[in-house]
Amino acid sequence: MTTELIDSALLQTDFPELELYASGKVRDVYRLDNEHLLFVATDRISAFDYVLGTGIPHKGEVLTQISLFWFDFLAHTVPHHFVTADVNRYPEIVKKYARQLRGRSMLVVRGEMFPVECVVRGYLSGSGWKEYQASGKVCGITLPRALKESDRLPQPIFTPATKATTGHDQNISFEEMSKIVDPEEARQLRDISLRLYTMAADYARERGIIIADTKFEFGRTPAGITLADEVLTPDSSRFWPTDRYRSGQAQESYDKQYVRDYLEQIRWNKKPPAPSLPPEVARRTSEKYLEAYRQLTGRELNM
Ligand code: PZK
Repeated sequence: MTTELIDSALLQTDFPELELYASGKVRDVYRLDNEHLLFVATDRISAFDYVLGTGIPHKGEVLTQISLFWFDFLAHTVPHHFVTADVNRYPEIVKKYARQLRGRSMLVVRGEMFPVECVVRGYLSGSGWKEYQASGKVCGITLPRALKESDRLPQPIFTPATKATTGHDQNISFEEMSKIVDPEEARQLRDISLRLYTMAADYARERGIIIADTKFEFGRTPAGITLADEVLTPDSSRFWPTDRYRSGQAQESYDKQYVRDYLEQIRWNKKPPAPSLPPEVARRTSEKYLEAYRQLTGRELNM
């Protein structure tokens, strides 16, 4: 006889006693007390800018555990907001939600967030490739001539963006960033971001994953400039499998390719309502997230 374990995915969090502090396509942040927040990664997945009707089993755990891996890996470089992911150490009021929270949540220090996305690019893709084709520059940085799509850059570049409440983030130059945040802090954010990206991308490349670009968010806490949000996950970065990398073309996505292929195949018009995914597409995508965790950390996800 076989026991079939049905994988279930968490699409929504619901903690009625807590104040929802921020929520995004995938993550929900709740206030715990004045100094602490509860950061929860759901199993929601977005594609072509919309959250789909189907969750990806274990995706929230993978995003959280990858972030925790990097917080530890990068801890000597910059203070981070992570306090604990041990539900037994969470406040009593949320312990009853342990099943919703275990593996996918973290208790973090609240900070005053800098109103800029700190993007670092090591390769030319996405909006960077578009800007380069139009102007030869990305966020005001002149790049060598005749680069091809997905080319590795001579060195990583810092390409900040403003946070859009709706629609897409807007790329800005470092000078424009320096009008939004204190210029000295802007320099620090740039230097820290470039160091973090370089250390992480060097490590990941040896493990078979190209981190083409990534987005960091920082806050100000009692410890100073503090790394916040999720870090160097497939949702905040472009991960490409090293062994399939070809410059001169768009790269397949490490994690979302089955989803994108399916959505193209059914010829979704990319307007709401977003479709659901067949179980097989969700299952194979879940497997890709688990594989990313395994490949990066060399460990099996604790489930
Ligand atoms: C914070 N976001 C972005 C938006 C999310 C996350 N440590 C912190 N202190 C204060 N604020 C934030 C953090 C963090 N991390 C981050 N919004 C607020 C964001 C939507 C969903 F999960």
